[in-house]
Order: sequence, then structure tokens, then C-alpha cells
Amino acid sequence: MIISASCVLTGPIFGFIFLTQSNGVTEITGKVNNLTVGLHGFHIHAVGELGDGCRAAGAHYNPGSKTHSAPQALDRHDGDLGNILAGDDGVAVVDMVDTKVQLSGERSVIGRSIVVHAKEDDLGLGGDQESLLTGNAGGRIACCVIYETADPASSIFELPLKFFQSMMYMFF
Ligand SMILES: [Cu+2]
Ligand SMILES: [Zn+2]
Repeated sequence: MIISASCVLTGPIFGFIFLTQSNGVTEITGKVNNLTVGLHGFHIHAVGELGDGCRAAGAHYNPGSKTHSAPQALDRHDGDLGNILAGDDGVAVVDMVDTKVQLSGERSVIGRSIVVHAKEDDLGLGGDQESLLTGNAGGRIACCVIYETADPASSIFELPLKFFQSMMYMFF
């Protein structure tokens, strides 16, 4: 079964994130625009609320009660996707494969949020308490709610959806 979801960032920092899960593996792709050059913390947060400058999104999604770490770590918050890297053009291309981020079941991230941070996520290696909670990634500069979208494998919308996605890549 393939499950698809998307998250649309609007505001000064804008972009599209697509999530597709197949056989328990989730591919996370997209683009984030208008960032300062360099690394920016990129996480799934627990709450699908964007108010109060993204603070309503709550903490990193952490159903396993782990400490903050790197995407590759065995023990981490489910929401720990590390950093995205913005180039000189301010654009970060997102292209990740993750086995902890689930789009179905009791650990599903559907209805939760993605938050982009002002600073680099230190991946839990910062040597202080905050590093083990948030990676010292600083302020929240953009956020979006993760919504399930039509299943591209079984839907007559497959082609229009793919077309729509590629148009989005072209223009954003
Ligand atoms: Cu975060
Ligand atoms: Zn975390």
C-alpha cells in the first residue's frame, strides 16, 4: 500500500514537502525557498497547529520517548529529520528516505506538522541539555500541517497529481 501526504509552507519562507510511504519506507521530497544560506533544522513536530509563530506545533514528535538525535540514529525522536541545506539561491532541496516517519498506524505523522528552523540542528551532539531536546536549532521560521493526499497508486488522479507536482517543482 502506498500512502501519500503533503505539507505546504506559506509565508516569506515557502515551499512544498511531499511524503510517500511504501512498504514502511517513507520518501520525503520537496523544496523550501527563501532561506538564509546554510543548514536549517527540519523536524516533524507533534501538533498540527501553526499559531504563535509555529510554537503551537509543540515539541518534536516523539512517541518513543527518546532523546533528540540524528536521522540516522537508532534512538531518536520520530520527527528528527536533521537539517536541510540552502544554497546561495536560498533554496533547499529536500530528498530523504526514512523508516521512522510513518504515514499510517499509531505512530502516523498525518495531522502533525513540519517545522523549519533558523539555525542548524546539532543532532544531539551539542553537549548541553537543549541539544538533547531540540538540537539547538533556534527559532521556528516556517511550518505546515501534514495532510494525507490521494493515493497515487490507486487513484484516477495519479497523472494530474504528478503533473501538478512537477509544475510545483518548476515554479517553486
Ligand atoms: Cu523543530
Ligand atoms: Zn528531536
